[in-house]
Amino acid sequence: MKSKRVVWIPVVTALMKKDGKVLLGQRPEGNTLPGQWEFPGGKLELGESPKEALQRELFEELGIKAEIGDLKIANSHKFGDKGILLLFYEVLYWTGEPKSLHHTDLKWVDKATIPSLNIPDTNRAMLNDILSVL
Ligand code: DGT
Repeated sequence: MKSKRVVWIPVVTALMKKDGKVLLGQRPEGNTLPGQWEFPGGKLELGESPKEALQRELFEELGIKAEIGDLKIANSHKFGDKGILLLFYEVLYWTGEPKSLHHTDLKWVDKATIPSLNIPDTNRAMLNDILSVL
C-alpha cells in the first residue's frame, strides 16, 4: 500500500550573538505557536538559498542587514503531520539595531535561561545541540 507523502517545511533560524547573549523573539498572537520564544527566522521561499532566506527574514522581522555565518545545526522534527527541517546559522555581524517588526517582544538572553522559557517543541527537542553551539 502506498503511504502518504510527508510534507516538509524548511526553516532557517539565526543564532544571533552579542556580549555573550542570544536574541529571542516572542511569536505573535493569532498565529502558530503564539507567545513562544523562538530564534528569529522563517520559511524558505521558492528559489532562495537558505542564507538568502535568512537574510530576508532578518530584514523583514528585525530591520537589520545581517551577514549570515556558519551553519551550526541541521536537524528535523515532527511538526503536527508535517516535518520541519531546521537550519540554524550563526549570525555575529549586522547593521542596524534589531526592532520587533514582527515579534511581540525581543530579548537578549543568557543561554542558561533558555531551558526555562516557553520555546517551541522543535527547539526543545534540539536543546542540547543548541546549547552546545551557543
Ligand atoms: P505559520 O504560522 O506556521 O505559517 O508560520 P509563520 O509564518 O508565523 O512563521 P515563519 O515563517 O517564521 O515559519 C517558521 C515555522 O517554523 C513556524 O511554523 C514555526 C516553526 N518554528 C519552530 N521553531 C522555530 C524557531 O526557532 N524559529 C522560527 N522562526 N520558527 C520556528
